[in-house]
Amino acid sequence: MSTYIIADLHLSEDEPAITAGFIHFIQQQAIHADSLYILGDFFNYWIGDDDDTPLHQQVAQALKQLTAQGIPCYFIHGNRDFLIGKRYAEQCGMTILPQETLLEIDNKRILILHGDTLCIDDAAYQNYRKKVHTPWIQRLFLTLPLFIRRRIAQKMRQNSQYASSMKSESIMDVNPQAVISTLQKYQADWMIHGHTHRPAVHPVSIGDKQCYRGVLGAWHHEGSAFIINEQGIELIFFPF
Ligand code: LP5
Ligand code: MN
Repeated sequence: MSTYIIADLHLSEDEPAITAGFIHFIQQQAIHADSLYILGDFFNYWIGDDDDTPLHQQVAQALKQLTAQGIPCYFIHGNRDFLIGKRYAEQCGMTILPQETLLEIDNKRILILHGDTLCIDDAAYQNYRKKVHTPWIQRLFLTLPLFIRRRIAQKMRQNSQYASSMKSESIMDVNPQAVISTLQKYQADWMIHGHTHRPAVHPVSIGDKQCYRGVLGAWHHEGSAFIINEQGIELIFFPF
């Protein structure tokens, strides 16, 4: 039994090597898994399920191969693709899960999430997040013509890159107290997230209990995944 977890692929037309790497991963690795979880920022940005591009179709077809073989695929929204909706999820054959989801595998309680909600020291981002998660603002955005939505998304990406370049590394990392309180809230042994692009496994001591925080890597020049099986929980990297 093996569970695969990935995040932060940032798939886009501008990075065909990452898309090819993802398709290869699906056909050579995930096809042998028992389930696949994608923890957000799967796409570089998502402006609505009606944005039906060749890339979106190609990715949906690849995921459909998995579900057709009986391998379930689950998705948690990231900060770049929180607008992925039921329609695209159905095209992929994947199920959208709540932003914090507890898995119970081999007697381990493993919390999975994108990771942005743990970065509470980044006040500018958390304020911005509240706005773009407001249902009426999202509904209004989705009524705009696609070319305008695309322009807004590209502008937001530029602003974000500039804003991030002005922030310290520590502000953009998770807040240690937020990690502890989130692990406690779910009485979890592990949490696995992406978003910070700082792949690692961090021990987290809570009283007498030894917990762990696993961080996925972004798919820039290689793939990254957590594999959970009888042998344990392992962070792996692989060439495209
Ligand atoms: O994405 P990444 O990792 O580079 O940076 C994130 C934070 N940035 C973002 C912005 C996204 O990258 C933009 C993606 C486009 C989404 C598609 C369109 C959807 C539109 C929906 C409208 C309803 O998430 C970045 C963090 C960084 O992670 C590390 O954690 O620092 O945060 C920012 O850059 C935010 C700025 O600091 C604050 C921006 C203020 C803008 C205020 C205007 C809000 C009004 C929005 C109303 C539509
Ligand atoms: Mn992210």
